[in-house]
Formats: sequence, structure tokens, C-alpha cells
Amino acid sequence: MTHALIVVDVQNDFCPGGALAVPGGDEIVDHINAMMAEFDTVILTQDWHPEGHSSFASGHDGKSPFETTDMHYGPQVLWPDHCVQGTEGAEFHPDLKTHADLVIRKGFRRGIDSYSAFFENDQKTPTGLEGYLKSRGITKLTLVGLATDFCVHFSAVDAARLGFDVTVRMDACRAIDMDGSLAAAKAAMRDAGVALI
Ligand code: VGL
Ligand code: ZN
Repeated sequence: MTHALIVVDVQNDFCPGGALAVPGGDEIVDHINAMMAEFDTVILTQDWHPEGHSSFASGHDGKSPFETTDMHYGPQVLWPDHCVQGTEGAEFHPDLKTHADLVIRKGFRRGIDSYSAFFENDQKTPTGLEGYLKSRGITKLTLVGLATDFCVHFSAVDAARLGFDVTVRMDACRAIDMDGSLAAAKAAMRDAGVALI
């Protein structure tokens, strides 16, 4: 069985001092670095938005960050501007080991957000990661990173739905946790058959 580690969005903007800082986001970096040696394949994901991305509250009149709006593909939380392509905020945390097999960027289409590493938020536009993993014979995935309740959650649920054997190492994740989103994410991951350890 080929087992891959997927390191989700360990980027400056999701760490303390960043535009969309996840509490304790930087605390998991050393732990993730140490885990990398246990896996056949390491994949990093990188949130990678163009300026003026539709998930940014700054482009929606009268809306503030962390409010929700209706997009053509359903409800979407609006965020502070973050992970803009080519900015320091979009870079990986400087201590993260980046000698990965693959870096998959997501959220690069202006009109659609992408929490999951597998599908954009319309839940049907593929990123290509499924094909990469399956064509390399990878059947087992462990997910770590930021944020537990958004990108880790949606990536884990999609991976389970696609037939992968999925584990989330909660000790190597940190959450945004707004309006009960962490509890809801844990329940959704468990319902999808994801192992939370
Ligand atoms: C994320 C909100 C917006 C994440 C990305 O990585 O969890 N959350 N963009
Ligand atoms: Zn984003």
C-alpha cells in the first residue's frame, strides 16, 4: 500500500501575524516536518488566489470578513484578502520542509473558491489530484495542516468519497473554529469514514 502525507496550506497567511491567522497555526510545523519521513510520498497544498478573488470580503459591498454570501455554487464564507499569488503571505511557513513530490495550488480561479484539494467549491471541478494519486498507486492518505475545519475537512471528506483510506492527524492540524465549524467538521469527517487520531 502506498501511503501519502498531504500537508494542507501551511502558509504564512494562516499563521500568527498573517492575514487569516489560524490560532497556533505555526505550532504544527516541526511536528509535520518530523512526520514526513514516515511516508512514501509528500504532497503540499497551497492556497493561491488572484488579487480580487471572489472569496475576499473586500470585493463585496457591505460585507465583512467571516460573513456568508450566496455564490452561483452555493453559500460561501467571505474572508480577509489572503494567500494572494506571489505575495509573502502565500509562501509556505519558512520552517516548513518543502522537498515534496508535488505542490498542488488551489483557489486560482477568480470566481470560485477551493477548500478541498480535490474539487473546487462547486464540488465538481476537479483539481487533478485524484488522478495523480490513483495513477501512482496511492491508496492511503494522511492529512495534516490548516485549517482543520475548512481545507483539511473538505479535502478529507472528498478523499474518503473518492475511495481513499483517510486519516487526519488532529495533533498536526489547527482550526479557525467559527460558529461551531470545528465540531461540525469533525462530525462530517467521521460520517464520511475518515479516521481522526
Ligand atoms: C482556508 C479559508 C480560506 C484553509 C483557505 O486553508 O482552510 N480557509 N482559504
Ligand atoms: Zn483561501
